[in-house]
Amino acid sequence: MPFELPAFALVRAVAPRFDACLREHTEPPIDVEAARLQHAAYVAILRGLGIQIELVEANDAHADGCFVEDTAVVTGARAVLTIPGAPSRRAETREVLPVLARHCQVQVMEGDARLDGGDVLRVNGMLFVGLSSRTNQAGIDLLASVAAEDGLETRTVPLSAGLHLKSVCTFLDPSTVVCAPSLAREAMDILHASGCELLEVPEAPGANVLALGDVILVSIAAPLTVALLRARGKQVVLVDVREMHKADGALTCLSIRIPRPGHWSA
Ligand code: CIR
Repeated sequence: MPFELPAFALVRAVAPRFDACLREHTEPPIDVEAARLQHAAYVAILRGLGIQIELVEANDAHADGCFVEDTAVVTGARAVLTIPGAPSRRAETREVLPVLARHCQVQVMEGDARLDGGDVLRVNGMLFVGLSSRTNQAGIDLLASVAAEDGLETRTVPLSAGLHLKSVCTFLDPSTVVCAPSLAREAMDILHASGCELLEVPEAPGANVLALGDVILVSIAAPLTVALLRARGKQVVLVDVREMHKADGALTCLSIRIPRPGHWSA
């Protein structure tokens, strides 16, 4: 199945109390207005590439709502609405469901299953899913059963540190995954064994890139990664998501990409 620019991207506006988000470090302070501007610029880049935007309004009860990727995983014609691992984030899915259901057949996660979309890395016909502090095996099993109906194989990737699998590695192109120096050996072995080439990038924020067709979005906080990818002939677009980095977020977490039928998107 061909890899392509997504047809749609579901995004969620930055909440007025974005500064009350979950984060590992309480410093430096978050500038909510700057975050709003950065989010608007991100959405404008997606639009400029020809991606249609589905916007879910912000809800002040959901400080982390703009990290919408964690609430759903699109596997093809199907999608899974998750139960995010962090209790404070569970209600975020409610307002995502009706928008997602316009595009996909949605399976709603139930019971003890937990999963954050930031743990799900798709590479061609494979889903690699981080078994993390946010995602449990029941969540992975539920996702795997839906993904199998869309013809995908799922592999569990145990994570001992870091927030999500895609905090430390992301899809670059159909033969390459970029990864942070901190990616654990076991995770590397699993990716290698499934045929992925790993390209280590020199900066942690450079490990979360967003490949939209041939265009690679890279954080402005990772200039060495930008240079590395450009030297490899990649068409790189810099994006300022520094307020999102303060909230432990990056580029992929700000959208749910929905491919055209018969295609797939990162
Ligand atoms: C959280 O801790 O849940 C948010 N502050 C950050 C979520 C980032 N999501 C992602 O990378 N997919």
